[in-house]
Amino acid sequence: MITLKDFEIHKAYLPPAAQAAMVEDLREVARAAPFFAPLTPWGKPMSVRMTSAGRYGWITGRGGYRYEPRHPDGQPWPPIPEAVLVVWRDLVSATRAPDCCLVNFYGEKARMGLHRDADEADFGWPVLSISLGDPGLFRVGGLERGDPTASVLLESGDVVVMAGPARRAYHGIDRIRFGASRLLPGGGRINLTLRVVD
Ligand code: MD6
Ligand code: FE
Repeated sequence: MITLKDFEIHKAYLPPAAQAAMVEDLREVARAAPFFAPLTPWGKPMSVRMTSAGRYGWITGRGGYRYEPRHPDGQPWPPIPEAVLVVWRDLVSATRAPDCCLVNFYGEKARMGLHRDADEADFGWPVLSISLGDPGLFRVGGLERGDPTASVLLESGDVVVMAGPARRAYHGIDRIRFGASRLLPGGGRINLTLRVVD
């Protein structure tokens, strides 16, 4: 059985100054690759806004969930910011860089339903996530959708590594505590997930 203990949670991994610098890096990413409002394969709008950096970006829509080398506007994705790559090097691998940095923005009512990250070719590589801004309630379950779940609050600067059995576990964000952090002037939460795609 998978429990919260299978998720490597690094509380306050990034100090406040590094969080603020990373937000500035992400503003540059969003200038090159603007946030968009994704649709699920069933045509329902997702409540998060999304963009990516790296060789691939994660896209959803009528064509299903997939990785694409270009933003919907036709441009290649901007490079993953160096400070983000440093976290991956420290916690995952110094030799293999991630192919995709998915950037999710949660506004006041945004959430992320229980899901598994399953669009990558090799589950031997962990997924690393970085939380910035308002706290979000992260729910983790097991390998089956109906398995018991537990929740943990992810705060600004926290980093989660999903490796081993946890790599294939269900997880999601129930809600955020909008306005609880002052990192983003307008409120909201940013989550970065770094993955090896192919
Ligand atoms: C979030 N995170 O924290 C959503 N996926 O906003 C994810 O879906 C996620 O945190 C894979 C690994 C870590 C994660
Ligand atoms: Fe996920």
